Amino acid sequence: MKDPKVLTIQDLSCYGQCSLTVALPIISACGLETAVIPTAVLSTHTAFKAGWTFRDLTDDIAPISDHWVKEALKFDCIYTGYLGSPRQVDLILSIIDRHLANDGAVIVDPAMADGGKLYAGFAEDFPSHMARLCAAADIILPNITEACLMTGTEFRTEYGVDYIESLLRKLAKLGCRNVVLTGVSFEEDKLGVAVYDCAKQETAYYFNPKLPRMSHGTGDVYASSFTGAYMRGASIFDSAAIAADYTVETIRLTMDDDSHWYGVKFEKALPSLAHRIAQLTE
Ligand code: PXL
Repeated sequence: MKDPKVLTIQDLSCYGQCSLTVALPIISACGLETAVIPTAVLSTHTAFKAGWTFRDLTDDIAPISDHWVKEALKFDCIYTGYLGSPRQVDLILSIIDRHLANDGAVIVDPAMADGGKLYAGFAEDFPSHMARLCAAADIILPNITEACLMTGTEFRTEYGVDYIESLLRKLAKLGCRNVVLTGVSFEEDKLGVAVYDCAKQETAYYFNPKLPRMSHGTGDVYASSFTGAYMRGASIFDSAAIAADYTVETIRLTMDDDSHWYGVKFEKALPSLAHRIAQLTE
């Protein structure tokens, strides 16, 4: 595909290295034109202490799309992340209908939870709305918490292959075509992803050494670099691996700085990501 265009739909957290402030630079560094629809504007992400501002932009989405219809704007990929309200699910389904090019890809990162818990600000029924968006996706990128919340599965921190594969089968029933489940670990010193083809019912795993630090914003770093690699022509599995390697590198680059708890220093590893992506087309 010549010069694919990506539309990413997620919040703009003004400070905190997540969502749009991560997605835009990463996808751009992958050599892709990237348009945005911000779902909300926050002063920081919601893992900061109470006091963050939140402006819901739900009412802006339809007018943006109406204008884009007049301009006949189409995108080869629509990648969604953190949403500002349950109503945004239906608005995004309409955006997909109106603005996804033929053979375009829908990538949904159901960014809403981690560590067994929903992020602050989401109502208990939010995962059921996100599940409806996942139904329209070619590829979903949940972590284990998000996967459990959308499938009504008990969240566990210790599990075996059976637990993960049953979770993958339940996610497939949501209606998506492929699943990249992040944060999978069967051995103490390894962390990785499970890549599942829903039609073929086949799973492949990719692991990296597990670093002794969990970081905020890594789901967004992962989904953005996955989208970049995939839209530059890598397979789903190779994109999952490229994104995993890049995300691990960003954590490694942040590990020595305890004051940097709110995100990862993804900028420092952008040149190496761009280099690896450029090799895909050589
Ligand atoms: O990184 C996911 C994310 C995105 N956007 C907002 C968040 C979070 C995680 O806490 O609060 C606003």
